Formats: sequence, structure tokens, C-alpha cells
Amino acid sequence: MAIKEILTVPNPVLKQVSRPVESVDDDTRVLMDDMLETMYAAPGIGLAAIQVGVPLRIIVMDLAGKDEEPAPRYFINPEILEDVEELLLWEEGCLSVPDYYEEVERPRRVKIRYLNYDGDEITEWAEELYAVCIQHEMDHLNGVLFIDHLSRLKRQRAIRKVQKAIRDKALEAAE
Ligand code: GNR
Ligand code: NI
Repeated sequence: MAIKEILTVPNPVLKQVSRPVESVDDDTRVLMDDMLETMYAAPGIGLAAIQVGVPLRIIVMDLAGKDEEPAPRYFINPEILEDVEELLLWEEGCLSVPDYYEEVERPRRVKIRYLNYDGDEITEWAEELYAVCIQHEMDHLNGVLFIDHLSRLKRQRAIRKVQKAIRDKALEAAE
């Protein structure tokens, strides 16, 4: 297993549309293992392959609480089959937009279909945090970030904040 570098805004790779996985094989599983390790180390509750520079429709997630057993989830080629009109407002963050948090509204429940770690097809409803997270991650597969759901002013503020943090870190390291 290996921890990979997580890309941050405004890296244009994050805007790429990821392509479907053709077959779920050992290469796919090595990538998913590395993604999970990278996500846990960050730490985060979800990660899309494009965030580590791989343009494939793959997501890993773990929504277990601090005192719970790890519960890794793997999603390959996920699709939203159905959603509900009722919206849920949730304060989101993103490992590609570090240290910036803002509320986003999304459908409260979504019916999803995907392949799991073994390549088996799963269809199920996701709700609450699971619904928020899978929609956030599926946006990444289409080159969309949660800040793209905000006003242009807030989006630019978020990007500048990340750029400043990176610049300050580089200056600190050069001292
Ligand atoms: O770690 C993460 N937390 C989070 C909180 C609210 C809504 C979505 C997320 S996903 C994020 C990790 C990430 O950037 N995934 O792409
Ligand atoms: Ni994200």
C-alpha cells in the first residue's frame, strides 16, 4: 500500500471527466487500497481517484465514527438512478480544497448503482451523510468540486485561501 499526493485547486487535472473502469481486476484493487490508505492518512471520509491524479470512475469512502470499526466502501462506475426532491443542507469540505468549509444543498436521498471491491453490482439508497458524500465524490468524477456549487465570489475566495496556504508553507520551508 502507498500514500499518494492529493491534488489541490486550482490544479486543472481536478476538472477532468474520469473514464469508466473496463474490468475490476487486481490493478483496480491496488489503486483502491492506495486510495483508502491516502484517505485515512489525510484524514478524510471519501476520496475520488482523480484527486490522486488517476482519471478513472473510482471512489473510496469510510463513514464510520472515531470509536467505530473501520468500514471501507468502494465504488466503481457509480451511477445515480433516482433522487428525491427534498434537499439537505450540509457543511462540506474537500481534501482538494483544504481548510475551507461551506454549506451545500443536495438531494437528501439518492438511489445508486455501482460495482464493489469484488466487481459485484450493488443497487441501494444512500441517505443523510452517505448521500452527501457519494454525491460529492460523484461530482469529482465529472470534474466538479463542491465549491462549484457556491457563488463565484466564495469559490474564488476558497481557491485564493488554498493558494496562500501553499505559498506560506513554501516560504516557511525556504527559511
Ligand atoms: O473528508 C471529506 N469530508 C466531507 C465532508 C462533508 C462532505 C463531503 C466530504 S468529502 C471529504 C473528502 C473529499 O474531498 N472527498 O472528495
Ligand atoms: Ni472532495
